[in-house]
Amino acid sequence: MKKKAIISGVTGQDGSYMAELLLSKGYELHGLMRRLSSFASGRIDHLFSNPHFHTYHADLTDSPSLSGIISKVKPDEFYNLGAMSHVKVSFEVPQYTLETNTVGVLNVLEILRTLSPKTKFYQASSSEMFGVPGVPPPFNETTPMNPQSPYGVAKLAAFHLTKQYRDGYGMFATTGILFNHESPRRGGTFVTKKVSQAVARIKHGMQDSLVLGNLDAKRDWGWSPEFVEAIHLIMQQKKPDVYVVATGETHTIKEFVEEAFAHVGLDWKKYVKTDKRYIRPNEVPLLLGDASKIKKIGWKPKMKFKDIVHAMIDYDMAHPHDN
Ligand code: NAP
Ligand code: F7E
Repeated sequence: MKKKAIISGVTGQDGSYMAELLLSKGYELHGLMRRLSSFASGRIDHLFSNPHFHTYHADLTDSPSLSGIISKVKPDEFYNLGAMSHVKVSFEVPQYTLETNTVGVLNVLEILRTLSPKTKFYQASSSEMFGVPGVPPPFNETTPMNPQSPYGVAKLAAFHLTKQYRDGYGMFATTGILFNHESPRRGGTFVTKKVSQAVARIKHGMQDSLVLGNLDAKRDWGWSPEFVEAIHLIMQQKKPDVYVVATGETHTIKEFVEEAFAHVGLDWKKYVKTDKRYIRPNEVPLLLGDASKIKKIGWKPKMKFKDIVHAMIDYDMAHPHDN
């Protein structure tokens, strides 16, 4: 019998790589998509011809849509990757952020508890939950959490709800605290993709400059296709738990920018400006993860910082017209 999985957020960066991974492992896969006014399926269009891939319209804020699909599919595994995932935007739509990223998670957990309690559930937790923890990095599973954005608060509440269903109801409700992870499929409003697209367009003569916000923040950037492998591994453990997934290296935004422009032979200082419209009300100045725990169960990152920058630039150099 094929294993059955549902992925929320299948149209997103991680959802699309997770879909490829699970299909390659022989799963019957069910992806949840939102109805939008324009097509948002670019990352998964190549999967629609696969007879084991099915999609449905659903929304994490809409319980009836979720319960209908869960009761029909009765999945072995539910990967909750859907979210309002943009930290800066979460300051602008805080209520919607909590409705999707916290109440949406509660909706799935409650439906699973009542309709399909044996389904394994994965919650996409985030290093943004650490915020400014008041202790020196690197951050691990025991580091205190002090989120700095509505996004971080919403994810932390969902993290605690996941624990509640694990401890209180004995459900397989597991989670990974993932640090930033990138790829050519990263959304264009996140800093890495914004930079890689701009560099390619500047090099191709399609754009003159790049406007950014805080260049001094530090991030622990990993590679999304590797991080979805970590998520799958977390779901295959005997017991649900909490795992930090990170590279253990941190770099400033400025270092990313420098490396990106240098890769195509340009001096970033000639093209990059800063503007306060990209500054957040609160910032997380430094993220650096300690992934010792997940390394013990067999995962480790392979792509290094420069590999990630170069892979993103090389993709955008070849596809400068992509959105
Ligand atoms: P992403 O590219 O922004 O994808 C988010 C997905 O969620 C998209 O498919 C989006 O659909 C969907 N979505 C948004 N609102 C929804 C709603 N109300 N109901 C159902 N689906 C909804 O994000 P990602 O980088 O793949 O991240 C995947 C998950 O990991 C998210 O939960 C994110 O918060 C978390 N995370 C990401 C990182 C990272 O560095 N990438 C780190 C830690 C945690 P549309 O395509 O229709 O917008
Ligand atoms: O910002 C700075 C910004 O938006 C990174 C999400 O996947 O990872 C991601 O959240 C840093 C911040 O990612 C611009 O101030 C400067 O310090 O790429 P980002 P994020 O906020 O770290 C976490 C782990 C998640 O869970 C989230 O879902 O870059 N920065 N200038 C800028 N950021 C953006 N977006 N745009 C700029 O122009």
